[in-house]
Amino acid sequence: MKLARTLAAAMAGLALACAVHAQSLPKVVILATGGTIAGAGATAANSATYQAAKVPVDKLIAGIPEIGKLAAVRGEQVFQIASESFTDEHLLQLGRRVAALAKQDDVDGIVVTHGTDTLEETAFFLNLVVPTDKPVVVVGSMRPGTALSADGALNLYNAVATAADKSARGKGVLAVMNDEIFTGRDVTKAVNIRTEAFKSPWGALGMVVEGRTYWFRAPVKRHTLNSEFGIDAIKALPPVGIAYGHGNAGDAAYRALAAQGAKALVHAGTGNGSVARQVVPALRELRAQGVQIVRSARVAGGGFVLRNAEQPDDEYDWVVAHDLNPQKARILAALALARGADAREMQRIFLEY
Ligand code: DAS
Repeated sequence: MKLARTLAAAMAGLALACAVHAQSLPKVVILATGGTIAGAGATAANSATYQAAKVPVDKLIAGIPEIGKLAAVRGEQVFQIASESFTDEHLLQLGRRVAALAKQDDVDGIVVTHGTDTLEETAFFLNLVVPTDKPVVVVGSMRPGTALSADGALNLYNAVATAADKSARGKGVLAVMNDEIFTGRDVTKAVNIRTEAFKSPWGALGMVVEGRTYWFRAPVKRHTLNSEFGIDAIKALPPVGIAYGHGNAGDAAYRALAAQGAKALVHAGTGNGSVARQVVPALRELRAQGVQIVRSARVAGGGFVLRNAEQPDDEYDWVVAHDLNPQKARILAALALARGADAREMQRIFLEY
């Protein structure tokens, strides 16, 4: 009888200790949007043939019990889509939810699970519009959880470890993939068939190893609390189109985008953001009609478009995207337009963010 009472007391004490420990853990919310990290394939051999956006967030969390030692975690299913289908409305809805959670005292960090195709665009957008110094970490995977050597579980574990870590505060929105921590500003999907898929032209910020973060650099461009783009003031994103520069280029794509209502055009230029001479007249004509022209570079591995190099940007009243790739330039141009920026103001913005 005495033994039973002793055991019961010990169990109660253990339960209390666990509850106290859980109370002391950082509180992390996982916002799930879909993608491969929520994907499922027919067999374990299907690492590239699968359906994205199938597994619900609670099942993702349940599949990694080790997360419970890092943080007190809860999940919300914001969307369940492949990220190539993200629209600006999805970005705004997700941004509002992240910003609202970041204001809550019972939230210490936020993880966003996301498809890898447009992960870089969402991470950059959140980096610009969520006014918080709490860690916000975007994460995806290159293989579905059903595949041999799936990368999603460790990526999600690492993302929670980062979001739960005070040292990740104030570094802007982060992306965690393949053990590396990137800034949402310049991370990009550089490879589409390997787990080492994400790169930054300027290098990772750090690593996550066995649930611990190791930092080697921090972002210097404006972001989050130091950004002029607060999500609460953004009702809609003005449409911005992207058109590719290439050999034998014509101006049809630019004219078509403008005719469909694009308020700015991002030129994904060859080399240093160069514009074919047969395309320049159309861009000057569209600029004269009030469409902003932003020169970016299509080069993989990172571009760097210098103002007035290759094109007389001052004379044409064009903007250069600096080191931002075309898909990121689209995000920043839309935010700048949402604040009514003219070309001069937009150029300032491209150099500061
Ligand atoms: N279609 C891709 C996406 O949802 C799958 C992935 O890689 O996450 O972005």
